[in-house]
Amino acid sequence: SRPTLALVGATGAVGTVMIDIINGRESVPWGEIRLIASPRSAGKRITVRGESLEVVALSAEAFDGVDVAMFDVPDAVSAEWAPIAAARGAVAVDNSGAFRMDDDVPLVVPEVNVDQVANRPRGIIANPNCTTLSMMAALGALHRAFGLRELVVASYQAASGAGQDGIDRLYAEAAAVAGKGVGNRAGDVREALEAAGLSASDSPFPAPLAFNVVPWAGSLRDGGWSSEELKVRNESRKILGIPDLKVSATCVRVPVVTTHSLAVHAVFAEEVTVERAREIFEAQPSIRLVDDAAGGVFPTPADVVGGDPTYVGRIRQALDFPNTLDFFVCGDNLRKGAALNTYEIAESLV
Ligand code: 2RA
Repeated sequence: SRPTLALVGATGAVGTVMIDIINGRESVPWGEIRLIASPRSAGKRITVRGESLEVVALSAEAFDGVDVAMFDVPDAVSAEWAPIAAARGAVAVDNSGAFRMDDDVPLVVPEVNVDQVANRPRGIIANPNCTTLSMMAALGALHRAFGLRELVVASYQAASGAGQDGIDRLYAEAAAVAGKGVGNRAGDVREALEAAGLSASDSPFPAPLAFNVVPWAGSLRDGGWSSEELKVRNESRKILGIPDLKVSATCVRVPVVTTHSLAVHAVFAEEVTVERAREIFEAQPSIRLVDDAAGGVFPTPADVVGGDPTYVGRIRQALDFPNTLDFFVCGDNLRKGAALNTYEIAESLV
């Protein structure tokens, strides 16, 4: 009989995109698909591949008979429940940060290291953070050809990286400033938000996001780094299998609803050319090369959102750094950055 797939967190921002992805596949290898969520969402009905399914409450019994369980839930929920799913015989594919850096949990991007799915002594496979993931297909392909040595990146992260709360906040802020002519005097965006009843303390972001950029994502770590920046460093090293990769990241939130972008400065062991890089990107099915600066064509979140490929453009050979490429990538942080990669890992298991 065909394997059973469970989706834990079926009603969240990523879970909702996951259901879109499952509904959009030409065919799926699964027999039963089971939707699991918090008791608050249990009983809701969601249509999956033409069948109306009732969401069941998270419990140990909910994993009985499940072959692969995908988790799109907060870290603490995954930390508690992924091992329970694994103990009941499921392979847990987890999109939280709970297990990513554990030595006995593989961190997988199918285009880069799908062979790692077999190395799962705890029955858990981790999906990377969306910021790291958005550039991995591109960097994996370049690394195979040229040997990656150093990576300097700046991210331009969408509000939906902070979940449904982030999306709601950006829309509310945008409505509060629209048509008001604010943004030319220090403090007036903050005033407009307060006047609209949007208190700063209710925001998932540490500063206004409308008409602004915020150089912060995640929580504070030693040395002034954000957790998000350290994830980019540590996860890139693990996925690419380069433990001593030199990485420096600056993570920035921008007023985009969905799709993370990164400006990447990548230094290689071997000589690189823009032409070779283009050929490599063109040969990678999950990458779309969008790079015609003369024609005003390059990747932007507005053109990428809702699709599966990572868009790559602005490819340049750094003028003052040998063996170095600068380029810009955009990837839908809820699709390839989260749900799609998790789903691709799940499919690779059956
Ligand atoms: C963010 N990467 O964009 C985080 C969430 N996974 O906030």
